Amino acid sequence: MARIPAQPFDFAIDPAQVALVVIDMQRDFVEPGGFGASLGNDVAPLQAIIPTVRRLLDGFRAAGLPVYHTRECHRADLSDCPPSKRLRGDPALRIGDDGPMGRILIAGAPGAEIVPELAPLPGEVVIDKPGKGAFYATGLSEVLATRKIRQLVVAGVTTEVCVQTTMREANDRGFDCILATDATESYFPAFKAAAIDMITAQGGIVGWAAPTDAILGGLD
Ligand code: C5J
Repeated sequence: MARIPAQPFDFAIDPAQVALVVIDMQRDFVEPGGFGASLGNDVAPLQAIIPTVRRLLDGFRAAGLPVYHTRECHRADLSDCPPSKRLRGDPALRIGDDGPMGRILIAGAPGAEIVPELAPLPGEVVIDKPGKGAFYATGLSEVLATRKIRQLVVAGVTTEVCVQTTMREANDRGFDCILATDATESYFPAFKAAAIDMITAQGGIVGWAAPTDAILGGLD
């Protein structure tokens, strides 16, 4: 068990119980021409974390530790996409519409795939999730229980939406979570900073936060 420097205090990482969860590093959120960009967002900051997320993935893979990937996506018939989600706001493109990378956030569409640099390796579990949190309407709890995982290192996009929601869900289920601060990003820098503050406030009310190098140092 290694202690790694983190906010709000050191995190004792246990290689026997830890897994990496990479949230929604999908083409539709990260690449120019995708859903996120079509909503007017600058995707450059999200693209910029790809090498850091890859370093985290490679570190876990090299240590033989479990890695889980998530994708926010829906069934082709949209039966798992509530109208309240699909109709929110007034976007030019909605979930399920034909976009530049296939149907927006529909399982199997090119835009719903994970960016090639971070593609899951054979044998790595990919969780397709219809909600923001990775535990809602998925089998993630069962998958983690099978491996006796109690600690989650969390990375991916976007910090204040699917990443933070997943950490809150995990926290309520008894997991200790640590956010890799340079392997997560938001379209809104202030929201990323605020999310990290919210997660780590009050003695780590949701969890811990630390840069990738510190986390990888704990796997040695
Ligand atoms: C959003 C996500 N922001 N993966 N999805 O809709 O954070």
